[in-house]
Amino acid sequence: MLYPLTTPSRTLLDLSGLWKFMIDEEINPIDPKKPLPIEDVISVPASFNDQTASKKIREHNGFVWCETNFDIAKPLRSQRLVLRFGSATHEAWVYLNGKEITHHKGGFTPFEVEINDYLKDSNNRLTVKLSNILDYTTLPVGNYSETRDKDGHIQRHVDENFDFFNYAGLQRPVKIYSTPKDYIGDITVVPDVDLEKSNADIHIKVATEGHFDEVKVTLLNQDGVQVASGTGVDQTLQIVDAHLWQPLHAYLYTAKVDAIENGEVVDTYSEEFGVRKIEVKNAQFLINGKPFYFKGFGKHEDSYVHGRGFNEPVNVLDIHLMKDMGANSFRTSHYPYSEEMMRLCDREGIVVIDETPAVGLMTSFGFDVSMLESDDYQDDTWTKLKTAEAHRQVIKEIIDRDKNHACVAMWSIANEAATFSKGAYEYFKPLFDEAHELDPQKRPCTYTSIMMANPKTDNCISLVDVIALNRYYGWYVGNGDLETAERATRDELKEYSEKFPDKPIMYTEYGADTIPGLHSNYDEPFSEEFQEDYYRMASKVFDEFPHFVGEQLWNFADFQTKFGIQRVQGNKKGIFTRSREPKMVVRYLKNRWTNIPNFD
Ligand code: GCB
Repeated sequence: MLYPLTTPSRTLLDLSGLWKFMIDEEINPIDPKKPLPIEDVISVPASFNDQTASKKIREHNGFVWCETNFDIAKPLRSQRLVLRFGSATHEAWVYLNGKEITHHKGGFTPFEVEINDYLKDSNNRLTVKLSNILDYTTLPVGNYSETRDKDGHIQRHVDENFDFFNYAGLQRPVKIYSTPKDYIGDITVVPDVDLEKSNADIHIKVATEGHFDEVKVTLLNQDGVQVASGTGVDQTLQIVDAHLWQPLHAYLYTAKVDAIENGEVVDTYSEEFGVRKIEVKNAQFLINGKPFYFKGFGKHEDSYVHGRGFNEPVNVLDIHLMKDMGANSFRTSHYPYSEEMMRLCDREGIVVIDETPAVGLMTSFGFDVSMLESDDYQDDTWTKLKTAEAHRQVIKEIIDRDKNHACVAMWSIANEAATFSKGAYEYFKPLFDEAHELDPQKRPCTYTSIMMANPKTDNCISLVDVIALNRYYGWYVGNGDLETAERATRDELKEYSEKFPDKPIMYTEYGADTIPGLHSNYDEPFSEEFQEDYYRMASKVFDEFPHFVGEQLWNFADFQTKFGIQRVQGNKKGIFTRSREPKMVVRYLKNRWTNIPNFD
């Protein structure tokens, strides 16, 4: 799926701005044939939740409605016009001038629909009904229930089966773009670099709709100079002496595709790509033939007021803060991030582990963290959950969306699923097969594992290319006792590397809740001193293992969660606060990471 761009043959309209907004109390039915019966507004794109002073609206579970009006300039009406949502969380029914024109389920991937047949000459009314319901069929997974109030009206309840606030709404840009009637539908770029000669074969496939005499592909370097060209919808072009895309040293080529009819260029699209090679070999993670060490974070799309909504200044700041600390990577925990963030990472040379929204796939996870230490824990996740279809769909959508991104180095198929329980392998095997088959660049795949899934109990390790561990020794297990935590960390890594000598191992989560400004002479948990000691302990152990290929801590910044007795206005494991001020540990990590060499 192509990112919407203005090109010489395409125009882009942005529907960002104030939209009418209301929650649906399911008392009086809303008729999308009529304008929404309300004058309240929210700003789009953003989560609706934190734009209100009302607790009722913020915590509403069920359906909400958004509406905007727009015009299309006359000269554009002869073009094919496509309405495109960067995402709609978590399920959307879209009406144009009162008619339902599309529906999409899954809150973190784009979808689009042609609108020519539904347009009026002026004052088009676009209405979107959204659901933020999560249950045992959706990703993420929610615990869903219904009750009735005293008047018999339905009350819906979603209890997040995961540790982040269930922000929802039109959280990413909504756009209309034009194409000619016959158009370029998709472009797939697969670079294959010969590292010895540094020449690269670029395999390019172009999907078109309608009829063209010819499709021409021109490769341009970052200065816009042509380096290769050819014709055909499936071809291989060679770049001699290719400039590699390297972590923290990005270099982007452009594949300019021209679709030609009667000697005239009808449609043009420019797709950026990087030339780089990703391999997992001899228990190393190789980028361009050299061992890569992940330094970075699990993150969230989370900021004040925007909620999970697109916030480009915050994205830019986050990347600057990461680079300033010597970090080189992050994981899109726990859902695909905006396309704009992926494009930014392409430009900045940030290495991304691209995660699906498969989080909460464990029916038994509750308050009792003692289960984390168990060696024979079992639950009934795989008989209760019905997420396989949503999971397959989202793997397809995320690969379709992100396949050409240079920054994407690995797919994460799930976060902390019950991979230790009976039925897990049968659930995951087809999903891993599907991901491997669909990814044209054949990138490695992994999932991040919860503590009960250890070298003895995890049924699915054979599926992963990289062992990715989420571990909380010294925090959820043996809180405050860093000596025992150090031993446990070491013992487990030893066991993993002995049992799976061919697989690289990394940490994709480890961390300690820390209240900024809280200090302790006794290095107590929640203090800034403890957070620093915790990371020093973990770093020391990591450095003992040659097959240890990276540390992505939890979390880049404090973030909002549902409330509960373990959370004080959210999760405080950030090394930055939610407003991106550093906690004390940032200095230590900056010093550590800037001294672990990168390559270029
Ligand atoms: C985890 C989850 C993450 C939580 C984190 C925590 O294992 O993957 O979503 O936020 O632990 O802080 O509890």
